[in-house]
Amino acid sequence: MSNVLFDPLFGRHADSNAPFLMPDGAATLSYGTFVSLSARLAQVFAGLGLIKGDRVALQVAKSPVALAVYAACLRSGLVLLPLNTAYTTSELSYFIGDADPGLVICDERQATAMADILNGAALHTLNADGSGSLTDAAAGMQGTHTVMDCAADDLAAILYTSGTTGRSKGAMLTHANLLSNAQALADLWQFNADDVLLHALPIFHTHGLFVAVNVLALSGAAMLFHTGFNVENLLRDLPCATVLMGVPTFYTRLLAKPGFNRDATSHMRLFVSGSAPLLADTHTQFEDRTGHRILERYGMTETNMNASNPCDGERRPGTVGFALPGTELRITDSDTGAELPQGQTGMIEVRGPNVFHGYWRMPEKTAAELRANGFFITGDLGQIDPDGYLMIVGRQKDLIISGGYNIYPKEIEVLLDALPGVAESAVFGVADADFGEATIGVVVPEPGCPLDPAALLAGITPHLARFKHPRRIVVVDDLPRNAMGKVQKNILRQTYAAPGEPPG
Ligand code: MCA
Ligand code: AMP
Repeated sequence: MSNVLFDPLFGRHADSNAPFLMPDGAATLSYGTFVSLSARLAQVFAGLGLIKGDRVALQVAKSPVALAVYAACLRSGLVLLPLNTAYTTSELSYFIGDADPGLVICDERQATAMADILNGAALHTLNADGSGSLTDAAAGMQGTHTVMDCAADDLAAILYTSGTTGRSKGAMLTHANLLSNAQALADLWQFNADDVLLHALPIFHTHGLFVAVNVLALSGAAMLFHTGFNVENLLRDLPCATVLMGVPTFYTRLLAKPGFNRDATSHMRLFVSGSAPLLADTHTQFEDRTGHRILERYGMTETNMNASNPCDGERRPGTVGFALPGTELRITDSDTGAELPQGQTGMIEVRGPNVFHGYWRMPEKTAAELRANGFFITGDLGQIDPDGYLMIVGRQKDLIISGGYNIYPKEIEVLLDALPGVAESAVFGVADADFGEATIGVVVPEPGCPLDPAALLAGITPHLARFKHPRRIVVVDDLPRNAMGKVQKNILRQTYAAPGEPPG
């Protein structure tokens, strides 16, 4: 009788007074208080008739109660579906229709719009300040809830990742996927109960939810829990923290602050970066300024974390280090799938207990990306250097990563192409000092149809989360194509790379 993930993360701390969550400007929650809150929430879920395997969709601001919903799902055998707070109703409608949750939890300001797309699910509200119908219902519960037995292969969460073509895919993550990865990382990054993690990431992605929270809870450590990234608040709290996990934008924004120096970071033992490439230059500047070498790691929603630079050994800029213990990495020819000799560039494939169990209700997509021998085809291109460090040298998938958020050009191109007067479009990323990449769209009009970039932007924005909005739309006569007729995005990226006004 056990619950593979809940017991080691939270259950064993049920009677602990040790601090777990230290929210910005609010009272600290001990592990015991947090576990008891998860029990009350689990009672609310049971009262709604939710049973093991049912999905719970969560689109709310980051708060201690929102995190407790995650713990409540784990202890109940429910499957969490965390959703970016920036998603529009039209994006949400797809996720809810596809995942078919039994319960949707949203901010009360969204409740009316959400009611139209519930697809039969129950609805509860949870606001940024912790108020809402969910909290009210939990307050009336006893705090006693039997933890549901959950085996290694039981689902813990579904996280949607957009497809390069077609529909978004729900990556199914099991209890064992998440536990094995948390164990590997806690060990490798030498976490212990004295650590204090400065948590400023969103909790609807693998990075902020599983990497940060699972590793921390497994170690019995505490978290300074910021509702979002604010560089001033980060600087204020660094002297009380030992670890920061962030996307490269966190580090470039910290470096832009003159007060960010050795003194400000003297209490820290570890800075981790991931989700997007960390420029070697940022790594070097960071070391010059603080004396700390950022530890870069590599992961994906489908695989959790795959590779990491070492804690004790050399952290090599421009690389993501070695395969995690228990995880295998190989480089293959992306056309034939044959393994390539050491040193050659090819597709990065990953196998291990961290690799997901496939896409929700999409067996064909699963078969296309997850080989029968267990290797997952990442879509990232890499090379292993003579010392065994993995370098990510590019992406075969058509993907923009902006500030650590993934943006799939196809999703935007489909919307642009559907607008009146548009013959075709291409969306791509160009280098951006703050977000790493910024999104640009170029559009070709149908003959005799003058197009206004502002009107085009207005036509697509209601359907897209703000972070996906192109920063610029340019109307052009035609798109560059190769001999096969394929649009050459590399040429577009070069053409529009220069700062200032791009042509068109
Ligand atoms: C905010 N905006 C963005 C982004 N974030 N636009 C493009 N890309 C973004 N990432 C928009 C805002 O809506 C706003 O629009 C404008 O840009 C400026 O917002 P700003 O206040 O500067 O942004 P912020 O609130 O400070 O957010 C920037 C951020 C945030 C802190 C970098 O994007 C963030 O927390 N990123 C982390 C994402 C993450 O956790 N990724 C992990 C997923 P307006 O013009 O309306 O003002 S990947 C993962 O999990 C894998 C497994 C892995 O390996 O980790
Ligand atoms: P997601 O689909 O949100 O899980 O994003 C996963 C993708 O983020 C990977 O396939 C990589 O392209 C990218 N990524 C994650 N970590 C790194 C890193 N350290 N360096 C470069 N790219 C990364």
